[in-house]
Amino acid sequence: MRLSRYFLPVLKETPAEAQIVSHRYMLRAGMIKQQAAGIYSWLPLGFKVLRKIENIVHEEQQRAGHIPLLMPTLQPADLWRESGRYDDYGEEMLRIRDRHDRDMLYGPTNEEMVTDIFRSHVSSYKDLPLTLYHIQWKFRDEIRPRFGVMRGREFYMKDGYNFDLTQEDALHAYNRHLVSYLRTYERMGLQAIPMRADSGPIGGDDTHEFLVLADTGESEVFYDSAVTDLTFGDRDIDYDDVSQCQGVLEEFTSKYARTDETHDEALFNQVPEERRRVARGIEVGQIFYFGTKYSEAMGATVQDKDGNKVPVHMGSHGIGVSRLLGAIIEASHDDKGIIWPEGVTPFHCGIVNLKQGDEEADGACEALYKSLTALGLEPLYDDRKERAGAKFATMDLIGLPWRITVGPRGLKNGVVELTCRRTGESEELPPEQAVTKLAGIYEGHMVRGL
Ligand code: 5CA
Repeated sequence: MRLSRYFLPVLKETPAEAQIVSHRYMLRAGMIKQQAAGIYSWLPLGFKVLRKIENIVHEEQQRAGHIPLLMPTLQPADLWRESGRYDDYGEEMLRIRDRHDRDMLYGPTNEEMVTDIFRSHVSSYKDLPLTLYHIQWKFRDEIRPRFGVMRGREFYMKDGYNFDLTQEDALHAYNRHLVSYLRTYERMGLQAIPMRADSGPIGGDDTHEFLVLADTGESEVFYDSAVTDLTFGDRDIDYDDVSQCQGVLEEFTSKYARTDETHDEALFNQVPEERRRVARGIEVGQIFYFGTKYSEAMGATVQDKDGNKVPVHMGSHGIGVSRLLGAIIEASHDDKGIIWPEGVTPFHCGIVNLKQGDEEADGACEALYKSLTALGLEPLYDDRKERAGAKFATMDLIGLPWRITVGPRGLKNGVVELTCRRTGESEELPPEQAVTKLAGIYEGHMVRGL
């Protein structure tokens, strides 16, 4: 993309309403625009990152064997009357009436609808196990929408639902989700710690939240610092292998890590004092096992081997896709702007032409642009007639992990400069070598964007 033709409405001033750094940078970098409290337009740069995050979630869900579908944002109230949640959900639910006076709602989650799909089409244990998921806009009329996309009213969420014959099978689905989430967040450059949590309006006994540590997080968390040494890495997991998934769950959840809702001071005090941490975290996902709560209320049954009709065991599993943009920025920025991890960056590198209009500099930039694009990389070429300082400031703000700087002086010696946004380190090298180096860095991080 050439910056002169892109739509990147960068703001010079820091918007007064933004209280936390991710919100400030998303507004300043022209990623989002607020349209109403907690409701945003996703401008091209923000939309690009949203799609990359979404695609990582899709890839990891499908690697775990989960099946994508798409349910609508608007739902009939009658489904929620069946489960009893129409009244329970309270003011957070946005209720709408259509022209025929039918009660509708903008879905805050989809347990009822997916259960309805299941009961309409599945009747035998032979069709189990089954996990269906979608990534769709949700609406929760939050009393205090704030911090930009972090706590929106309209937000983008991945929600998945498992249907299993037995509790044991459903617990495997729970473990499988936990494992796939660990991999998902790591691919986004995040450490998200599974913490024992409270189930709230979803219901159920078993639930873990995934938290990214950040001072600006809304949840207070208590943990054994040993949990932060754990990394999932590039493990080759067989998601059908019950004991393997169970093993990963135990490894990642056996140390003390809880949100304030489930915090137990006496248990926490058993952690060696030097490892006890009290901090804040951003909740980027949650998994639930709730057994037959919805299947019994809504008649989602299957015939078992003996021909008996039994309600299926279910769980639901969410990832805050739009919130993740905020969480990633909170975890990865400096005073100049965002620092995108390679896995989610909107463009793979910036090309800064120090002397736009200089025949040699323009030619070298065009050649770099072509070779990077030919390798499947997406460069953002700043081809504007601007001062070098302004070009650098824009690149730093929007946070591309790598920048190639091209100027007549370097070109005389046959080199360009490759700079790492995170460390600030630069090296001079011939243009072809800069391209090869970037191709190597992004191998394994190629996520489709837009
Ligand atoms: N049905 C279950 C699992 S699919 C569910 O709704 N879980 S949830 O309530 O925990 O939401 C899943 C994730 O969505 C949360 O972990 C959080 O990351 C994100 N989320 C929830 N509310 C908001 C909000 N108001 N703004 C942005 N993200 C949110």
